[in-house]
Amino acid sequence: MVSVVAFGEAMVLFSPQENGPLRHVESFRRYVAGAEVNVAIGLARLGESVGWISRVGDDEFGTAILAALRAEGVDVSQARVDPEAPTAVYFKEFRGLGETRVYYYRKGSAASRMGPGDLSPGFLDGARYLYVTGITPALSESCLALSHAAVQQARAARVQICFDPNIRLKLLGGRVQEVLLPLLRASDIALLGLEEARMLLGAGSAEELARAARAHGPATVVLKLGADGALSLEGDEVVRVPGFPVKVVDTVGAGDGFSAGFLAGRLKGWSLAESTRLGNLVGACACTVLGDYAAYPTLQEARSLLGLDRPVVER
Ligand code: KDG
Repeated sequence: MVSVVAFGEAMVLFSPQENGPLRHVESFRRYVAGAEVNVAIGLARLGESVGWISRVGDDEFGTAILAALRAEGVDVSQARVDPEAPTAVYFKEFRGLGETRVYYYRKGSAASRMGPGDLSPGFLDGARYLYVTGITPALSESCLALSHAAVQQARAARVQICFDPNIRLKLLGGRVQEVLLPLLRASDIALLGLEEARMLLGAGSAEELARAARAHGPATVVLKLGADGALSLEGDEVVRVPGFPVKVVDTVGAGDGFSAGFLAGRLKGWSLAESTRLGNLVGACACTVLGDYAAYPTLQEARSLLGLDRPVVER
């Protein structure tokens, strides 16, 4: 039994060791990546039990992904190895003037072949949250059906649905509202970046957008504001929690880190403000290194960084 169930695709990421067009890049560093695995790892590091449903290929990269998740303490007993399709790969490209481009090689991947049949009976037993992103339903028609089936089963089992749209225009094309609004409506907790809230809901300030998101259904809405922290809305309570100042190396993985921290806070019975602060902390840590989740803190580190316990390293 796990407290949180996440489902989605994990990929191997090749990140260039040099800037410039990929045609000239000769060395890369390999990472494990994927929004849902980032959240699962973030939660596990914060002491929460979390399971991940997916498929990987019967290949070296699939083996690497499963090993990485097992090492982090994520329950992969519901992840399958698909002998007929490969594990997805993606590359980053660091262009001049600070632009980062992303190239996916995930069409027809093992995870894109998931469907409702990948949900085993009782997969939500004992869980408090189902973690859903807008990436999975954009992978294929069968993954769209999987996302709706998982949400329906969570509602029937009274498991709360946490939704992060994680808008990937390369995958969604022009179907942003069509695919994502039904999931927003089905969710209990929505965690959105400011720009994606605007793409989904129109113009407005953070608080206006949080209220607009809530009008669609979720009881709790969090707007992730990057360096400015986050704004959370629940019942009559609106909290704005400033971000942690850090020297930013790479922001990828920060939003997922925030989601992991926020949900871990809720699972621990922390208040809306405290959970938002833990989210901000994990998001800030993510920005300090390359690699999506490498710097996510353990619970002990997080408590000490939040000033709740003595520093982990004493000099
Ligand atoms: O949120 C981080 C993710 O964007 C990254 O790990 C890759 O999941 C990914 C995606 O689909 O872009």
